[in-house]
Amino acid sequence: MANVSVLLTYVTLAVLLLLFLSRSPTDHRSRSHGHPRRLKLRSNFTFQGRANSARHHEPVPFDPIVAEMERLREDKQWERRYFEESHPEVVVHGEESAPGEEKQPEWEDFMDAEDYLNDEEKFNVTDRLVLLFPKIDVDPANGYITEQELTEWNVQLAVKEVMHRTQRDMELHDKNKDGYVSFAEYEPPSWVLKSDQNSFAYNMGWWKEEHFNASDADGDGLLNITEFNDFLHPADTKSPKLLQWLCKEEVRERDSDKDGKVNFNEFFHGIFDLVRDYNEEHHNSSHGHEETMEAPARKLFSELDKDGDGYLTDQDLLAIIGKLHPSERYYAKQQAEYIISQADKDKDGRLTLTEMIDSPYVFYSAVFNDDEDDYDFHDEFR
Ligand SMILES: *[C@@H]1O[C@H](CO)[C@@H](O)[C@H](O)[C@H]1NC(C)=O
Ligand SMILES: *[C@@H]1O[C@H](CO)[C@@H](O)[C@H](O)[C@H]1NC(C)=O
Ligand SMILES: *[C@@H]1O[C@H](CO)[C@@H](O)[C@H](O)[C@H]1NC(C)=O
Ligand SMILES: *[C@@H]1O[C@H](CO)[C@@H](O)[C@H](O)[C@H]1NC(C)=O
Ligand SMILES: *[C@@H]1O[C@H](CO)[C@@H](O)[C@H](O)[C@H]1NC(C)=O
Ligand SMILES: [Ca+2]
Ligand SMILES: [Ca+2]
Repeated sequence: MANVSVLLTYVTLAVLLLLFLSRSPTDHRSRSHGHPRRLKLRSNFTFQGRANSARHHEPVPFDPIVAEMERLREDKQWERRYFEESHPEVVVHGEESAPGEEKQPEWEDFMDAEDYLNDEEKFNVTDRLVLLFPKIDVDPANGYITEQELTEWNVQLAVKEVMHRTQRDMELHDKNKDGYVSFAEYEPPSWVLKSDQNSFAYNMGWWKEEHFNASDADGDGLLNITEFNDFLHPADTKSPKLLQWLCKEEVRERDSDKDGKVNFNEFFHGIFDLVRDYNEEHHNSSHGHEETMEAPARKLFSELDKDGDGYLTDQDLLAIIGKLHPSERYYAKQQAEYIISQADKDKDGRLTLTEMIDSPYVFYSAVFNDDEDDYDFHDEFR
């Protein structure tokens, strides 16, 4: 049968690809010799955990060049995962990782990009900061970068990154390649089905038809790229239909006594923590005593409970839904605050170009070599 030869071709290709991908790593220690402290792609900044939230959020790279390198690297990993998923019969089990488990990026995947970043001829950090500064200092352009300006910058980069991932996912799901995803075309990726039961995706009733329909703004039964992006990232949507669905899901999730509404107890143990964390951001992450928190919780509850019947409906939750599902802007602001706190030498709450050039590792981040920790970074990059 023709199928057999097709299968054989696939298997041969797959084996060759796997061999190629699992080539023995080059010795990065010897290659990195002479670079006691190297720039790496990802900043080591991590977001403060939010109560009851298992969602993981990566910081955005500060420099668009670094973002572009990360995209290329991610695309490579994505292609590998896509291949393994669409041809599960050729995946070698037990070799490197369990099936479905996300593979950690290998050091060698980063090598080219990091060599580039650490080649001072090609990538002069000072020159990069000089070039980027006026693109960030725009509102107003006055020689200072404020938290708002840096937040806007981060949001722009984050939105671009999110859309890139959506386009890639669209390629995967849009089976007939008409530029739309229908519900029939859509199948949850296997890593979602296998994701653990505490994950955001699992708990939110993700990947359901109701969610799909709520994302379909014009109701034509198909998701275009904008609608599909909203589907994948409802926290960032402006669509009233989708926000309403998020509120309904929130009620469903919090409603422990299953009466279809949220009473004060259900609000206090769950929703209120998230709103409070959001308002206080990461300054006060310690949780107060229940007694001291109950009064502000009751106050907020009665503000939200428009008809005063002692229950919150999905409509009532609309006012705070953005705090329950923080948007890219929320993370962008947190990241901006962190960066400014790290580089703002004169503590005036904003950054000058000089302050940025003095703390390049805040923007680009660095890795240490175990043996030469005390090497002076500034000698190397200025
Ligand atoms: C991140 O890196 C800086 C130095 O580059 C270090 O001082 C800081 O402790 C690191 N933070 C974490 C959370 O690892
Ligand atoms: C980087 O650029 C700055 C300013 O243009 C220059 O003074 C410095 O020597 C450059 N560094 C390297 C390693 O080329
Ligand atoms: C979603 O919308 C389609 C029509 O486009 C409808 O047939 C289907 O029943 C809806 N599903 C849900 C769960 O609302
Ligand atoms: C997708 O459809 C929505 C709803 O009709 C529309 O607002 C949006 O502009 C469309 N996006 C693109 C990229 O065409
Ligand atoms: C945050 O913590 C600081 C110091 O612990 C305290 O003074 C302040 O009142 C707290 N803010 C809020 C809103 O609880
Ligand atoms: Ca400014
Ligand atoms: Ca549509």
